[in-house]
Amino acid sequence: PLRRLRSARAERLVAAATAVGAGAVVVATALVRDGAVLAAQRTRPPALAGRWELAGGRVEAGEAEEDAVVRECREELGCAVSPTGRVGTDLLIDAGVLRVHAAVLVDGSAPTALEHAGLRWVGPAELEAVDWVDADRAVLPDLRALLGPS
Ligand code: DCM
Repeated sequence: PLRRLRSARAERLVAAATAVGAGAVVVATALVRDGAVLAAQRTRPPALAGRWELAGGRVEAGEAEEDAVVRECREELGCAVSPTGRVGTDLLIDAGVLRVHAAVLVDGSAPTALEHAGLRWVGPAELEAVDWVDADRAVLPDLRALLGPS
């Protein structure tokens, strides 16, 4: 039936787009501790090096977003986190769509800059002054709401 054909074709198009690197889902982690959120300083690409982001990365095929958050934090920050829910709305970025998830550290775990130039805990009063990458800057109102008053 036509509906089924269209859907199979749509699935192939999505697969093709994913194969060329378009339309990826990227998760970013708003890791919160003691009323502050973790900012991580990028080392690449040159255009983004030195600017700050919420740690994260591409969701793999068949992977749940929450699992990608846990995996990326383990890989990039060497720490165990527990996701606590979405923050803000979907953000369009060059790589596809960026979805921010809040998370907390699992007891006894602490982040380390394994793939970043540095890390800093940012309280609500300092959020605006950080040189965030553009996509992450768009989440600041939601981060402020997440952290509460300074
Ligand atoms: N990205 C972003 N904000 C983040 C994390 C990632 O805008 N907090 C973007 C940068 C890249 C893409 O997502 O274009 C993939 O991220 P990475 O290069 O870290 O794998």
